[in-house]
Amino acid sequence: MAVPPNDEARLIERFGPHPQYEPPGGWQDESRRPAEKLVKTHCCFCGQQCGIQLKVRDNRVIGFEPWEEFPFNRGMLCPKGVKRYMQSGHPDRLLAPLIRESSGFREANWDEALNRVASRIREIQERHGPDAVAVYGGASLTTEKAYLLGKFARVALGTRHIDYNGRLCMVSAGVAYKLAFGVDRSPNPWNDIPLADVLLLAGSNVADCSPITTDYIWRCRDRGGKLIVIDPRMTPITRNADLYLPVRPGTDLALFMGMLHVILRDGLEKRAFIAKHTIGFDDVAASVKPYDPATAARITGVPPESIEKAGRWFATCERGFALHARGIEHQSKGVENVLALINICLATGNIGREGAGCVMITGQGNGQGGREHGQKCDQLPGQRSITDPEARRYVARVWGIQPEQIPQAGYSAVEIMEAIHRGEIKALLSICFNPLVSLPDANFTAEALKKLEFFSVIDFFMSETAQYADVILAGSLQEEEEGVVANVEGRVLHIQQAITPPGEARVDSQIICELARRLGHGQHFPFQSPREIFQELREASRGGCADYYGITYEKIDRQMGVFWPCPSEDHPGTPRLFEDGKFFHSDGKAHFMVTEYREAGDPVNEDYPLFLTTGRVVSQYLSGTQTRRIGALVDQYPEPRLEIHPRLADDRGIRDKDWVTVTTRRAEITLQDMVVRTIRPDTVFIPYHWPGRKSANKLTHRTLDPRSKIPEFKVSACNLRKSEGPPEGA
Ligand SMILES: Nc1nc2c(c(=O)[nH]1)N[C@H]1C(S)=C(S)[C@@H](COP(=O)(O)OP(=O)(O)OC[C@H]3O[C@@H](n4cnc5c(=O)[nH]c(N)nc54)[C@H](O)[C@@H]3O)O[C@H]1N2
Ligand SMILES: Nc1nc2c(c(=O)[nH]1)N[C@H]1C(S)=C(S)[C@@H](COP(=O)(O)OP(=O)(O)OC[C@H]3O[C@@H](n4cnc5c(=O)[nH]c(N)nc54)[C@H](O)[C@@H]3O)O[C@H]1N2
Ligand code: SF4
Ligand SMILES: [Mo]
Repeated sequence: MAVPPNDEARLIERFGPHPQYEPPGGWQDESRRPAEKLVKTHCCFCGQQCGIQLKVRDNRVIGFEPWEEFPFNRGMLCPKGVKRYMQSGHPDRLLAPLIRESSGFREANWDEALNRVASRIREIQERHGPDAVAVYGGASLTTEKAYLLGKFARVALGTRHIDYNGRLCMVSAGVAYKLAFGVDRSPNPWNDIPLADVLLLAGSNVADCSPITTDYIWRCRDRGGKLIVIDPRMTPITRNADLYLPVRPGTDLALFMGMLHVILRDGLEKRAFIAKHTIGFDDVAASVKPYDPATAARITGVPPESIEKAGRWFATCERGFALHARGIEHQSKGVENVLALINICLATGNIGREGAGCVMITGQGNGQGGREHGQKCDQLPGQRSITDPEARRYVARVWGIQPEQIPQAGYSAVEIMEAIHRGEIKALLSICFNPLVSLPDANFTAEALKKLEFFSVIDFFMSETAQYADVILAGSLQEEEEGVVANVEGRVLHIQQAITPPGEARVDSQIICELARRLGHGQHFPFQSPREIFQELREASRGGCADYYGITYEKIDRQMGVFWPCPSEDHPGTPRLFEDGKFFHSDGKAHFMVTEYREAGDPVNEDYPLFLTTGRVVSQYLSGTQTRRIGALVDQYPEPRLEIHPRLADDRGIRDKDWVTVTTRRAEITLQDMVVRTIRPDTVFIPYHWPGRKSANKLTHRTLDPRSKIPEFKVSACNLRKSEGPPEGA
């Protein structure tokens, strides 16, 4: 009997191939065999979107080669990138649609499955109205699929309720950049990072989560640039830091306001820039008055001298550059945290220049492209607002419908789950999203999923959420359908189709178009290929701030990516925004925005005196549906471990590798700890990539940022106790 490919790969990984040993069934490590072809494309995982060459043989991806000419990563890949090929041909791959019967799932043919989905949706909408059905999308989808899904929800289903997993990820940054600059994109290309004099890295574990960005930071350090790191944990990049600010979880806003206080107190602001290019400075200046270093230190736990130093370094250098990620955004004041950081950049004139600016480190593979063309509840293609009458008119014309037929804004991702829980939304169609693992308060999510009258999932693996579905439609891996994505820089890239879906599985876009046809809207979904969808998307985005009109697949290949906006075919694209001093607001100015400090949504008290924060490890990706199936990655980090400081551990009589029960106001889980000196003593950390008894999200809460609607994954109040042993089933 052949050894399953994963285990085989694991053996080779550990011991290397033994010359005399030939396993029954022959060597399964296909990555060592010659390829039929090499396909230049991009990694399916994070927002770095590294260039990679996939080795293809017998309609399977069997390995990879570096793609050294691709400028962003120059051949470098992280541990996930080099193992991503192991998904192809995985024994768990869904090869046909599945329909749930009382005895479990059975395979079905496409006609039966698609008809079942269409008829159940129609029936529920007839009884309860169009908004009784909601759609979940995802930012691992290509931009074509994200666009198609937005149109599908509005045109084929006529529902207000479509949102996506980027609501758990990029939206705080997105709202803040829209408010401050009028556009939701990182304004600088990554080549600017090495040119900075001072880098400020806030709430970002670059070594584990955006590994290629680490290289850009190192290059800056090699040139003599200084690095400031703000994180309750000393993540690996902190070894390269000149200044480390161990912020108490959820208090970054006071820290940023304190820094701006110092800058203004010492008269270090750039008056000429502020006068010429911005509005709103005076109100912001007044709002930071109370945040002297001593006050900010009391709130944040960061020494006042460090706050002074950080403010002065950033303001007095020639080129300051701020980078931020989910650490400051996954908070109920996520938007304000980002705005306060932008206020610092604006006050010091650090924007729109080579080597100076403010960027968000987008997380998901297509985190940028997936949030531009209408799968958000409040958005139409081209980053247009769904409430803007002119935008509705324009997009309706492209879609061949009346503006009134486009539904109004709907609920965001967590709000959709809450509406399901209270019985208002009865049916859900979900693609590229695993909410049972990734939404906060997982027990609540499980209760909600059980209440759905009808639930259908499009995925290539049986995710934990898909186990609740009535119909599972077997969709496609990233390498099975052509399309575009936008990387962390806003550089639009071409994903190549390397293979076709195995078995009866189908490409995602055709599944969506086929559903639209069966719902009676075929005339609006005539697409035979992603290229045809992209042609319509270009038109639909035209004139919006995310203008793709001038981008073609061929141009992307020629230029190795095109930065949007790119309004015409002879336009080269826009790597750096605002260079001409023009911001995207109608007044052409950048807007200072006032922020106001407040407590986190799940405050610590005597019963729950510690901060719990959650995040990632390098070898696992998001809800883990993909990486938990790749043996070589599982070996690197098989289980979630609780990071705890030795002082806190001593205080609770806990030693390294003990079983520890963590409790919050919602639930408790028991897991092994890891005693580390790299975390604040009042804070513990759990990576969130696992379901069930290992689920960090059983512990988290549903408080949302009022504007972005992002959950506060980074701050929960908790308590700990040593457990007698592992939980049952461990
Ligand atoms: N290996 C790996 N890489 C990934 C992903 C993955 O799942 N695995 N996912 C991708 C995606 S979608 C995303 S969004 C990105 C996420 O990338 P990051 O945002 O870098 O990763 P996180 O681990 O979520 O959190 C970042 C840091 O925030 C810190 N933090 C916690 N609370 C606070 C706080 O209150 N203030 C501050 N300043 N910091 C705080 C944590 O200690 C952590 O080091 O990674 C992308 N890359
Ligand atoms: N506690 C805690 N929770 C968090 C976070 C945190 O830091 N802490 N981070 C949040 C963040 S930043 C994010 S981005 C979310 C992510 O959370 P999710 O979006 O739920 O995570 P994924 O693992 O990307 O789930 C995607 C699902 O889509 C499938 N899939 C992937 N690509 C494709 C495709 O091309 N086609 C189809 N049909 N299916 C596909 C995968 O198999 C998987 O089942 O989690 C959030 N949850
Ligand atoms: S850094 Fe991100 S895109 Fe690059 S190889 Fe790793 S997971 Fe893939
Ligand atoms: Mo994310």
